Amino acid sequence: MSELASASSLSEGNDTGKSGKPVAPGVCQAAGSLDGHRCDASGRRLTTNQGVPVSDNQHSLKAGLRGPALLKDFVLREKLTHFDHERIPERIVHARGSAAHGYFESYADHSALTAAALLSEKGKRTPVFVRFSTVAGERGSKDTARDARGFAVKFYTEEGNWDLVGNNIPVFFIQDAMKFPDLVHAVKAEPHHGMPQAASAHDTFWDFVTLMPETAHMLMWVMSDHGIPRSYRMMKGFAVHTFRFINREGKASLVKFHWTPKQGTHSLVWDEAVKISGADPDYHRRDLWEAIEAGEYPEWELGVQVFSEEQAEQFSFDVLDATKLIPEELVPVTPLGRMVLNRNPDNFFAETEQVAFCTAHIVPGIDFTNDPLLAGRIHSYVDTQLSRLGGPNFHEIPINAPVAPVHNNQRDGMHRQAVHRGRVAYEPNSLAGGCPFQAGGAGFVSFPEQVAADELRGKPEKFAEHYNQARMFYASQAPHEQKHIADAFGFELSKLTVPAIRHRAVALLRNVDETLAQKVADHLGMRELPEPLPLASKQGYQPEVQRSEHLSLLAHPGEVGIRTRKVAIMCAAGTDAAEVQAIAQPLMDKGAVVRLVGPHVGLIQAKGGELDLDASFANSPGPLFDALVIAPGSEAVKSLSDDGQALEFVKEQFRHCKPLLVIGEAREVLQAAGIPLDNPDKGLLLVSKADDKALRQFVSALEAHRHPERETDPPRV
Ligand code: HDD
Repeated sequence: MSELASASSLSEGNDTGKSGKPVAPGVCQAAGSLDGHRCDASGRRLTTNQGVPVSDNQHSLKAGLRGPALLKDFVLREKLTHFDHERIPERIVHARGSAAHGYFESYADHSALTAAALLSEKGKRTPVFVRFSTVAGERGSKDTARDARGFAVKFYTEEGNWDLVGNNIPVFFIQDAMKFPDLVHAVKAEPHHGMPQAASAHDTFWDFVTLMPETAHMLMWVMSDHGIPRSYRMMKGFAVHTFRFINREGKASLVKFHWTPKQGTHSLVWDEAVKISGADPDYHRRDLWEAIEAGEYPEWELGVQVFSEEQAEQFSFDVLDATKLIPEELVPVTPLGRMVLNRNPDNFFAETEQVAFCTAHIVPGIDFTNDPLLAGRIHSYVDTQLSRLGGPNFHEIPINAPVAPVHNNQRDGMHRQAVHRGRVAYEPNSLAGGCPFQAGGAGFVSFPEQVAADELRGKPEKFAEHYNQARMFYASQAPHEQKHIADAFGFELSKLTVPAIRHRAVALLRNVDETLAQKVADHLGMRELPEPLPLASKQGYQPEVQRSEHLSLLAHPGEVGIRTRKVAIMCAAGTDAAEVQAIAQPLMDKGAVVRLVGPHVGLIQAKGGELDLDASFANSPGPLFDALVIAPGSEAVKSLSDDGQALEFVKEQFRHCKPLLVIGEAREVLQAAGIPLDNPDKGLLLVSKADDKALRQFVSALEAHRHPERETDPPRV
């Protein structure tokens, strides 16, 4: 019988060796695994969680081969029980995210500004773990939703962990944490039917925000191209709130934190974002992972706007109001250091999922201000980890553990890992020599702000002005960015089922910009504009800055040229292999990621040899690439011109304003796709050969990322 059982096990499941021949149970496969690499578990036996060796991992224990399974099968039961409990609650917001390890390096000794240890020396490096995220969608939702993006950084400093939990947008929807649960309930999928997923284009979101006009400024950002970044690597980060820096002498300054990407700030276009969400829902996760695997380590500069209480009092807005930014024209950004992400996580769950960012985690030299949104956050993050990570000991999970030693008298609780010795778990004590003792002035000391006021609910008058900065943001955008904003409002509001909410949205926009309101009304087929929403503040605060140079994505083209940009070279049987080589190699030399794309993957017979295609039109459609090259070769050009998927690829590259390099007779493919060739823009290059000049032009078109001058309304293609 036992022989019978093991014989059948050998013919099933994955019990075959490299040769495909059955392998006897107990024989380690590590030395010659199927793909030829050695696994690091070499020689290890499969065990239960109690370390008991498992003889058979394929069959449950039964009374007879066809008999009932037995309750005493602890191996099966442990395996299933653990599996049944594999999931933890996802984050209530920012459930979908991707992360990486890296370091922060201080440019200088900034101790005149702050006592924070990580900024105390030129060249000092502090390890970091960074998680980027969308806000509204669930853990398995698409990456390219229109949404704010989380930008959370955990600094493992020698004086404890500092979590800078920000977004890619410098302002927030609401001013007071009291409103946060309502905002989140409104934006998430509607509770009766659980739709839509990862989208704000539905009634409850717009119902809430149009009844809450303090959302006007952030609405402008989310509806702009900032709401659909090209990559996590290509977006800015902001801590949003005003914080304090305090130096060793106790001198305090107010600060706003900014992360600026070396990769530049770039976005998708909406039609592209929608299509990517189908073609590759993991688009941003993959992008970050692949860049780091390829050694293209993304980098950001950390800077601060530093200002005094006296300066702040003069501003036309309140620096404790999270719906307001400080224009850089008023307070420029001082660079502090750089952050490099150079290592992917080893395990998604252990690190990316279990990392617990908390705004309460700050270190000596940094302190909060009285921003009423921040106050609620100081509570909420620690609180949410208790249910998400199962108790008060989440700081012991390796990704959350500080590098600084932890000594205190907190004890026990669910999932406690530390084994405390001795009988003293209180302070003061004499039995343990008074240890651990208080650090006094060397420890974290809160800024000694004087507070003498009545307890009340309400807000300062400046908080009631909601539109000046929304207007400034709109005025600061390039014409094509302004068009995208109008289109985005038009799209989102078109999805509403309650016309009154659409009207209220346009009424809100009339307080931001009349032409924008009119364009959105046109999108919605509204004959008459509604009255503008009543203003909450009659004070008429005069904004210092009407238009800021820093708010358009175009302000930061980046310093990395075409590195990591994805270029498709379209091929088919008969493509001129020499021309493909002539263009591919120099692009790769400049750091671009080049993929040969055609009707199928694998080998094709090209002119002058075989080409091995990386991708097919079906598995990697146009929106996944930043640019397209169509190689010449008359037979290939003919077949591509008859191939609907190839033509769709070309059309989308054109419609999304991406660079196209079209060599020789390949222009016939453009003609077949109906691309207008009469007045080519700088991104549409029709050349006879892939020579140096063509390459230079293409590289510069690719550096520009997109060619919005091509946009027409409606799109021609
Ligand atoms: Fe929050 C997560 C950013 C306001 C309550 N938030 C979370 C994350 C980011 C932000 C990036 C994900 C962190 C991660 O990757 O694990 N949140 C912000 C910003 C805000 C903000 C920039 C405004 C300036 N948040 C905010 C308020 C509250 C919360 C006002 C509640 C009072 N946020 C949470 C939370 C989350 C969270 C419910 C969910 C998961 C988590 O904390 O760890 O506690």
